Parts: sequence; structure tokens; C-alpha cells
Amino acid sequence: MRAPSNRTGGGGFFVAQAPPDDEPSPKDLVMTEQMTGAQSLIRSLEHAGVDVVFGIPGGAILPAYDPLYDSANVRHILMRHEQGAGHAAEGYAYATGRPGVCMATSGPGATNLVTPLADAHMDSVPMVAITGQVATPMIGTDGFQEADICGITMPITKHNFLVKRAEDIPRTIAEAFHIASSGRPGPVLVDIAKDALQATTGFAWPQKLDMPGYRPVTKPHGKQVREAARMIAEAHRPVFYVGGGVVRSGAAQELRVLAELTGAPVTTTLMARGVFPDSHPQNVGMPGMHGTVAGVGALQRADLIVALGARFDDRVTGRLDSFAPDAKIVHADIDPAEISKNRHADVPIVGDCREVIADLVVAVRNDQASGLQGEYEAWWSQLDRLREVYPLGYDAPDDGTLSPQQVIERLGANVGSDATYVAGVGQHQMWAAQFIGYEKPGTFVNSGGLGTMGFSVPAAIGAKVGDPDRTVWAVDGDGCFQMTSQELATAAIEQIPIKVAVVNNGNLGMVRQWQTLYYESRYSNTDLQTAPRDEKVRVPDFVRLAEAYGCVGLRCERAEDVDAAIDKAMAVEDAPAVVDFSVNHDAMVWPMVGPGTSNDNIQYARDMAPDWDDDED
Ligand SMILES: Cc1ncc(C[n+]2csc(CCOP(=O)(O)OP(=O)(O)O)c2C)c(N)n1
Ligand SMILES: [Mg+2]
Repeated sequence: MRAPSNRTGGGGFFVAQAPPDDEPSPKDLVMTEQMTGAQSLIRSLEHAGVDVVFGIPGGAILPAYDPLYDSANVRHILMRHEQGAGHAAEGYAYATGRPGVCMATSGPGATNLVTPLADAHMDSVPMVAITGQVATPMIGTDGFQEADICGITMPITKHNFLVKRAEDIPRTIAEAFHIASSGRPGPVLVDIAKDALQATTGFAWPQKLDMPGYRPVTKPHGKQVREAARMIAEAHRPVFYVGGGVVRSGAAQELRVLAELTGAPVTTTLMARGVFPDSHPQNVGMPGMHGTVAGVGALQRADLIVALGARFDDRVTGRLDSFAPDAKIVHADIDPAEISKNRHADVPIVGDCREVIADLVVAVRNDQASGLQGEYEAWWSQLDRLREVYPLGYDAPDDGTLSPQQVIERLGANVGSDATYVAGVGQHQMWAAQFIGYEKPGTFVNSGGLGTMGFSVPAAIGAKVGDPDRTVWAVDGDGCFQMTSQELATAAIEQIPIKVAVVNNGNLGMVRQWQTLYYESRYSNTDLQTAPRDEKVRVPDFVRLAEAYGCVGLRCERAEDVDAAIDKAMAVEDAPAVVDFSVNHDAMVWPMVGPGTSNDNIQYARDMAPDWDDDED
């Protein structure tokens, strides 16, 4: 295989590069310098360009923590839970485009990484996890803190390695970074036996990787691209269905050119919010279970769907056998396994989205030069009608309590589109996707595929570490926040001034919404008591919790105080700030495509189906 070249932006080949002032010296290239496996691990991370590791030490990984103490290039951030370390590594990757790195000990340290590994796998986040393993003679004996983490994480990593010999460490680390960041990005786990970390070895950083079985296709096939361009011109109701792959490949610019050239509507998934500006007239909103009527309608009524780095997830398609019945499908993805997985692709295109879109631009221009041009006026009048009649909106609660949607809308309006918003999972996540205007790629970060409660705070920490000049807001739920709020200690002590908006509806709100709709309002085990309706006892009190962790704690309970609370949090520069927005308990997320139902049955509000207007061209 060819030697990796320097990675620029998302997608391409990552380069295990040395920091500029630390070029590998000739002695690195020959196995002369003797060191421990642990020292060689840290040296390898330096060569791979790693500047931050999120982790927690323990017995099996302890040898690695000793040389880490001396590293001038690698900062270690001590987290409070390994799950937090994994999500922080993901947040760092989102912010920088480079693999995030986390480190844990064997057994429980490693198993605590399972959730973030699965999360990164589902959402194609480049990440390298390094775990200590018991010494090789102990492997397979049920030794103290032994867990077969390679076996456990086989289905939730892009690849994993068990390293038993010190001399294999540099090559394995180089391969891990290459695999994590090339092709379809994903998590790679490197499990290193303690005796390999302790053994003495010579250090040599590989100048060339030899991985004959791994060769991701990035360059799309010209014939398929030309066919796709022709179909776009001939379609009457085309739509670009844009997913996270377009963000990963850094193709926002190219996408805008293609969209404007063709004049076709664009819908951006939960994973792609911001890659095409919300303010752009061709943006019809998000598709899916809580998408806009126009976004869902554009897919459902299309005669051509051009899927770019998207995977026909069930949350987008609704009931698959009734999804977009009249649409032909062009499906571009870097991972051939995605193509025709859920929906048959009439034109499959395997390649990096940036290259695919750039090639599509050329092909569309050529067609237009020879007079072949799409005509979508009737289509736009249908979609414009849906946008006009069924915009995103919400009613203010009639009991005078604070509206969660309003809190999130005001947050976006006050903080603006240069900030990064990192959501948890639940109603607040959907409102954050709906009511904040995203104009730039990577400004909305969330756990899409796995839907991991607890993602927000540690991922926000990682994002802030990766891009310290950017304002980072975690938009969290009262339930999610309680899963990883201990990482406030990390943020305070390591001086990572994130801001957290807890949308505190006192409940596992999204589950409660389903109980309201599908279980006759029988609220089994969803009341968290974080904001009880009648009494003032809050367990926990998030303001005091924040203060206990060395953060600024604020509370806001009235609509007229929302802007001031946001301003106050924005003014805090030297500490993390947490705002408890105590909001209405009953607000629901709309529109909604009920689970297992067809997109045709989208509800604009409860028991209110849109009138599709069947006047087709
Ligand atoms: C780790 C985990 N456990 C359970 C769930 C199921 N679940 C999805 S949303 C949700 C409620 C989240 O509550 P909260 O954080 O308060 O957000 P809200 O919906 O109220 O905005 C739950 C329990 C999940 N997604 N992840
Ligand atoms: Mg809640």
C-alpha cells in the first residue's frame, strides 16, 4: 500500500506526522535507541502528531503514564470516568478533524470505553483508544482486571489490535491512526499487554505502512458520476439528501456550488446540520422522525434522491417499504457496505464525498453547456407551500412556565452561528437541531446513531480543547447531564471553560413524550425530580452541583430572564458555567413521524397531519 500522505481536512489520508520541530532523526529510523515499550508508545503518539490524550490511569496502563509525565508534546487530561474520556476524544475529533485519543487501564477501564467506541463507530468519528492489558502470561487466566476488550469491541470498532511485543508498538500505533482517519473514519482500539509496555526495545517509527488488505476507494467512477448528473437534469423532483459523510470529507464548499448550479432542494440530516447553511433558500430543513414537513416531504415525494454521505437510517426513512416510493436513488458513500444496504441504489458511487461532489459539479456543468438543464419550478412551488404552511414552531406553555424551545431558540440567536453546540440525547437534542440556525459545518455535534445519553458534557470538553478559541455550549437534558456531570470537575480543574445549558424539564422527556403518545400517559419511571412542579426541592440542585464542582451555576425560570441568563454565562471567561433552565414538563417535539410508521403519516402537531397537496406537475 502507498505510504500515507499528509491529511488535509476530513476524509483523505491521515498522516502520522511528527510535530514540525521534531522531525524524526536518522537514529529513529534504525533500531538503535533502546527504551521501554511504554516510552516507545509515548514517542509513537508524538510522531503521530497527538497533542492531547484524555484518560484515567490504572495498573495495566501504569507503565505508559510514567513517560507521559515527561512528554513536552502530549497533554494528558485526567477525566473522571473513562466514558467521559472516550466522548471527549470524539469531541476533539469533531473540532479538529484529527483522531481523538483516549487511554484507559485494563478490565473496567477498558469496558467503560465500550459506549464511546460504539458511539464513534455509529457516527464514523476518528478515534484511537489505547488500553493496558494484563501481562501476556496472564491473558486467558481470568487475571485481576482482565477483560477481552478486543473480543468485546470487535463489532464496535473499525479495527482493533492486541499488542504483545514491545517492538510492535510503533507500527501498530501508526496503523491505528491511519485506519481511524482514512476512508470512512472510525474508532480503533490498541490493547497493549503490560509486559510489552515494560520490556526494553529499540524504537523505529515506520516510514511506510504495509497494509495490503486495506485500501479505501476515494476516487469515484467517472461513468457513474456522469450518469448521476444526467439523472439530476432529467428529474422533475430531485433532492440532495446530505449526511455526515459530507461533513467528514470537508465538502461544504463543493456542496454549495453543486446545489446552486442545479437549483435542487437540499435536506441535511441530524449529522450534517450546518454543512449547508440553514439560511440558504434551497435548504428545506432536516429530514426524519423530527424533521420539517418540507424536508420529509421532499424525500417522500422525490423522483430522484441524491444521497451524499448518508445511510438511509431508519430515523430518516421511517417505515422503509413506504419510503420515497417514486424515487430513483443515486447513492454516494466512501463505504461500499452502505450502498444498497437499506434502499436499492440505481446509481451507486463509491468515493470520498468531496471528490464525488467536485466531479458532479464538472459533469453538471458539461451537461448544462450542452443544453441539458433541470426544470424544477413545479417542485419548488410544492415545497415552498409546505415550508410556508408548516414551518417549525411551538406554542408557549399556557401555565406561564418557560418554553424549552424558546430557551434553545434564544441561545442560538444570542450566541450565534460561530459557536459549537453539543447536544445530549432526547427532546432537547431535537429542539437543538430544530431551533438553532446552523450556518457552518461542524457547529452542531451530537450522538446520532447510538443516541448516547451522557455524550454532551465530555464531548463539549473535547471540542473546546480541540478549538479553544471557539465558544462551546453543551445543550443537555436533566437526565443526560446526570450521566456524565462529574466531568465538570475535569473542566474546572483543567480550565476548559465550556458552557452548559441544562434544559431541565424534570423528566426523561423524550421517553415521557412516547408515554404520552403511546402508553396512555402512564408515566412509568420518567420523573427525575430535578425540577418538581409543586415543591422547590430539587434532587440534585444543578446550581449547587455546578458550584460544588468549581463552576459558575445559574438558574433561569422565566421567559423574560432567558437572554440575561445567556449573557451572564457568556460573560464568564475563567470557569465553566452551567445554567439550569427550568422549563415546562409537557412540551413535545413536533413534527413527528411515529416509530414504525410511514413518512407519509408525519404529524405536524398531535393528531394533525399536513395536507400534502397532491397537485403534482
Ligand atoms: C444511555 C442511554 N440510556 C437510555 C436512553 C433512552 N433515552 C432516550 S432519550 C431519554 C431521556 C433523556 O432525558 P433528558 O436528558 O432529560 O432529555 P429530555 O428528553 O428530557 O430533553 C432516554 C432515557 C438513551 N438514549 N441512552
Ligand atoms: Mg429532561
